[in-house]
Amino acid sequence: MKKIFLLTIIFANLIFANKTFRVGLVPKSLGNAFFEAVRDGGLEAAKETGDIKIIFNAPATATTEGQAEVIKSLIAQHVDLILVSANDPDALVPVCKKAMRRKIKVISFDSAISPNGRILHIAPADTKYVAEQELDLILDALGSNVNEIAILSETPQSSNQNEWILLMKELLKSNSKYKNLKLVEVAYGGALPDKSYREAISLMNKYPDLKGILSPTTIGVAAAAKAVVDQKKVGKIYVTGLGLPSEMAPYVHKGAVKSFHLWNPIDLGYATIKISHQILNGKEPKPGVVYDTGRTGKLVIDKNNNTSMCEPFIFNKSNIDKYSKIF
Ligand code: RAM
Repeated sequence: MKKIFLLTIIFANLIFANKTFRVGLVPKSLGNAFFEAVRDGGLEAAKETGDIKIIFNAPATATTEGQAEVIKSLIAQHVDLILVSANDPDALVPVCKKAMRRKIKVISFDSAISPNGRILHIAPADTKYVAEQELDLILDALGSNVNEIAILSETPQSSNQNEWILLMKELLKSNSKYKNLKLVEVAYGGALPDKSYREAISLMNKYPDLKGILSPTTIGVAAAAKAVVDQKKVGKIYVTGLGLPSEMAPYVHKGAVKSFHLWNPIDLGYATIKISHQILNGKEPKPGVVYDTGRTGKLVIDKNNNTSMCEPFIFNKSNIDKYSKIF
């Protein structure tokens, strides 16, 4: 009897010691180089921990319905944790609640799910840094005269773009520094390069005095910069926003973009998996909890169960070639 008991304990320990956690990593859509860099950082962290398997999957286009389907299939596979960059903060809550009822941890990263649909949100940068820095970058390109600007976003429901745009609109109204920037329209490129490109061209046609396009999305900013070059508007219209150096380098060299910004998406993926690993090992996210993520630093959970990583970096002619080799 004693022998059987001991054997059971040894066997259970062996199973437990060899447990591999399965983590679903769900970006907004497939084919976006930004999320491929996030995945690479996640894989690097998973390799370090040695006990995480990442299942990377997303819809072909950035839709909520598509993401809900991917999450449902991860629930059916009984994964341990799901990471989502949300195409909509609220529409995914029911399916995420379903996952949590099945004891699957749900965390949003990059683009938030509303607090009742996740246990934590990991933001790459604080909203205030993104919004203010983006306005400063266009101001720097255009100077202090009165200038018309437009914003080119992704989908109208996208959580992170909407937060940044909301704050940019508030700053345009409330901060005298930006009093000469006149926002004429917010257009939506649907996180699709072609549609973003067409939207950028129609903004230029609709507003002949347009001087700047701000695009807080890596897909939109590259499409807008390409449109400016193709329409021979370099020097007349400047583009800035959140871009990948690897995609933006040609437009910086051609002069359509003076400077733009972003955080390191590889580090975002790395830190996200490092935090996930600690959560899977029982360190629940609560206000005040600190996660040591190694090379990406110590991240503190705030009172809303959010954490944010750093200020975005600024890229321009002086450093673009160096960073375009990395991400
Ligand atoms: C796009 C996505 C992502 C955003 C970056 C800046 O690739 O919208 O959510 O964080 O741009």
